[in-house]
Amino acid sequence: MVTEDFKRILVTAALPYANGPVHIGHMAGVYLPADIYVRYQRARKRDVKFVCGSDEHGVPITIRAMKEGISPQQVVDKYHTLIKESFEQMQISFDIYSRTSNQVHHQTAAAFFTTLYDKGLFEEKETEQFYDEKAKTFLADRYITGTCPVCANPNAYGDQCERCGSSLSPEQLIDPKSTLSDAIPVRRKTKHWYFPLQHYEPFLKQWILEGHKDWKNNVYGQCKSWLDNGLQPRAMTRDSNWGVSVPLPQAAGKVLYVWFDAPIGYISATKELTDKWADYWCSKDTKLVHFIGKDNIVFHCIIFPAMLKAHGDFILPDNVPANEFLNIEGEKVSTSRNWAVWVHEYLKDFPGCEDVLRYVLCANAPETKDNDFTWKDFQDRNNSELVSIFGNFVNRAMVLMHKLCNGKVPPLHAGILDDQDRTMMSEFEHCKNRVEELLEQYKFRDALFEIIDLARKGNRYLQEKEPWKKASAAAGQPISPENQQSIDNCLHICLQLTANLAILIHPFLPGTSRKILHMLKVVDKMLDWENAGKSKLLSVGYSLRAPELLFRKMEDAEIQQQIEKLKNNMIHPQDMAASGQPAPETQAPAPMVTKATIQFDDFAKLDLRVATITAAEKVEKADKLLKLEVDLGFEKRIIVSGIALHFQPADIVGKQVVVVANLAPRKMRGIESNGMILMAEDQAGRLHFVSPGTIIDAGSTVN
Ligand code: B3M
Ligand code: ZN
Repeated sequence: MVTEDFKRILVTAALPYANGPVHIGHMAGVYLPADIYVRYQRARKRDVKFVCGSDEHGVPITIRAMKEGISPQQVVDKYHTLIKESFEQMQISFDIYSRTSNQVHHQTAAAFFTTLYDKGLFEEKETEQFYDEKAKTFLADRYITGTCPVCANPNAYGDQCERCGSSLSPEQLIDPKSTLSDAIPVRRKTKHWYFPLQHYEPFLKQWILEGHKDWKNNVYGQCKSWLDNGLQPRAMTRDSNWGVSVPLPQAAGKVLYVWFDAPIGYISATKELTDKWADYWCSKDTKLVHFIGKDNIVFHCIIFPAMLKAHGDFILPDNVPANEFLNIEGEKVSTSRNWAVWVHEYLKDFPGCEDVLRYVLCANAPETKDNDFTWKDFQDRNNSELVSIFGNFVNRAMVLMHKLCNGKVPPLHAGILDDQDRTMMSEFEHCKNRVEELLEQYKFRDALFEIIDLARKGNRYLQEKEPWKKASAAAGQPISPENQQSIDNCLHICLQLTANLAILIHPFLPGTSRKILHMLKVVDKMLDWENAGKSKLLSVGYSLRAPELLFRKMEDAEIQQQIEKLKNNMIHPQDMAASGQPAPETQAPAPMVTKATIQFDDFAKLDLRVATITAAEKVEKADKLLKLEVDLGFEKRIIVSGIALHFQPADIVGKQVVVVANLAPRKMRGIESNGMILMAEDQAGRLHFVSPGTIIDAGSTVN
């Protein structure tokens, strides 16, 4: 719905886990767009609140504590402070940055659970889960590794194999191991409370698939895919002593599932912020907008709304503008491999340059697809857009005004205005309207480009008008009155444009906007959005300060240093395996999401061949493995494949398949496997061979 239809706006940004610092991917995907949106709405004088806080519960935190030999509280204290500071320095203007370990939150989350419990909504179920007897803890999916039954990767996780991308459940792993100790996990019975998501399917289908066709394609698509696949009951409690205790006498040692309590954190933070919190959460004339990354879509579009619906007192989000991921130098961000650009480190390395990062991240925001951050692009955008276009225009306008107009805003001589002048002035309003339109649609990059384009037009206008020529034509003589009038008009317009740029750029680059205000000697009030588009913001005769540069050039050396830092600090997978470090907990793999983009050269390294299966037999004592003999035309070889639960050996002899023929050999159960068979996995987890449509020569290449 359009913003005018609401009385107030509540904007939330995903609560970062307090188990590590924030990186620029978080910034680009969530906090920066949210901040731009909020600053814009504030400038429009709308009643808007912006809430966030640290997500301080869940397995990632307890595990981090165990590894570092400190308490979970110490972990969250450390990272909460660090994250909060990074946000402040990046000028992310939350109205409150809270934390889920706060008392208010514990009470709010527990009360929410009790409401659902009292309505009889939870199903109580006893199941068997993997338990580490040494570490004395149940193991969440990410903390069990084993051999992938599909591709035989020995380091697959309990929820996913990162090599072949298969989604797994812990029981499917061959030789499961705990990553917390060397204990072999055992199965243990445990009781939990399940939220019957499936009952909310009709409501969600109606609300999202019918009612929210306006959501971004990536968000709508993921929701549709989850809903088409059918929803399952989901456990909303965990065995742990860190988190919000389950408010039931029979639930000692159990806490709320972190994804149950974290989104309620938005409500708790609003409660802490204002006594009027209920206006924002319980009144239909509030527009609720959740800014998140794509891995959080299911939680914000399906699970949390179903919880809110079940509770009954709260409104649902009007929009969930989730972004895709930002890769770094062509590779997916990996916090465990330290392949990331950390915000607090950037701020240390580039003091005073937070707007540059805001600019580059917005210009490169992964709004519709995964995008790439490279240091070279950072440098280029800074040097050729911020410095050469935006900064250059403002600087030229200020310098020329001081030189040719005595440091004062020159008058506008209406009688001699020409088409160029009028066109330039009409661009102010045009730009304002476009930016508004785009921001309301969460198209931040395009909005930013409009503003840069306005500055570009300013440069062109100055270039065409050449006021300096009119001045130098006088060569020692006083400038003729006509020429002075023409100079006045040009610089009057350029200064009004500068004031417009300050207003328009403010949501994106608040520090830059402030610097312009300082030079123009005007107060914050000028930044009210209603002033944008006007060409009489600065009064004639008003004297202005000396210009200062808005941006500095980024040198090759400092960029090179960053590239090296990134590479040098990367932890290689071998080292990680050696240290037994688990990957950070991620959410259930989201449907419809591709892996990071690769270059053609990466793809070309694969040698894919058609092969015929000539023999197949079960591998002794490994109920998931088949030993296959395949004919590649030029040779026969043995491939061990984790497909025994899907195919009978006798049924597959003679089948043609596609194999990765140049995969390094790997031993499984004492048998050397030379290659890998490609498999397609359908939504139900069934495997299918990938084969040519018709029988062809074994050894044929697949490209
Ligand atoms: N802490 C996951 C994440 O940081 C989670 C978000 C909670 S939002 C309620 O990606
Ligand atoms: Zn695998």
